[in-house]
Amino acid sequence: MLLRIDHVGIACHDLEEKIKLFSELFELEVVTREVNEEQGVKEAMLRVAGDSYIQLLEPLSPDSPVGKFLAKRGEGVHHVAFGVGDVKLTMDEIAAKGVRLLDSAPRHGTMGSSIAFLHPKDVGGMLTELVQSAKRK
Ligand code: V0V
Ligand code: CO
Repeated sequence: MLLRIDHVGIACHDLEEKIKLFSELFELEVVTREVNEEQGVKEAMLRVAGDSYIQLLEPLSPDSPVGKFLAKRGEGVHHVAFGVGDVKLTMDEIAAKGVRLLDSAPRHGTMGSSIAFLHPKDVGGMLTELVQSAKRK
């Protein structure tokens, strides 16, 4: 069902400051910077190896998912994202196991991906994201 760890999402107050920290500390390349209005984030993807990344997330507002997380828990690991072949199929398979989906249909994710979130309370306290990468030509 799961193909790889696609990314680990880190909530932060200052995206540029954390890009500097992670890229210098681990010698990582910044692959993309995007604003995702629907998800309420400004984010950057730093490649670790192959198709696995660290995703740095700064909230666009305090009442967004990452804004609320920062207020409640402070900076740190926000979610883990797994690569899947077909996000809709995997959502259906997981919902059939009784796990609450936070999205009824796949949403637009970074680098043209399709994403969906699972409720952290049903996954051992881990906010989980499913990622279907954009098709590469
Ligand atoms: C909240 N909780 C978490 C959590 N956020 N637990 C683990 N990890 C997190 N990140 C806990 C929280 O402490 C509560 O537990 C409980 O879940 C319900 O939380 P809440 O504060 O009442 O509810 P909200 O309004 O903060 O909502 C939490 C959820 C929300 C997870 C439902 O953040 C959400 O829908 N997230 C999915 C979208 C998202 O996170 N987007 C940003 C990344 P107690 O206190 O009741 O025990 S965007 C992204 O990754 C992109 C674009 C990409 O990869 O391409
Ligand atoms: Co993510």
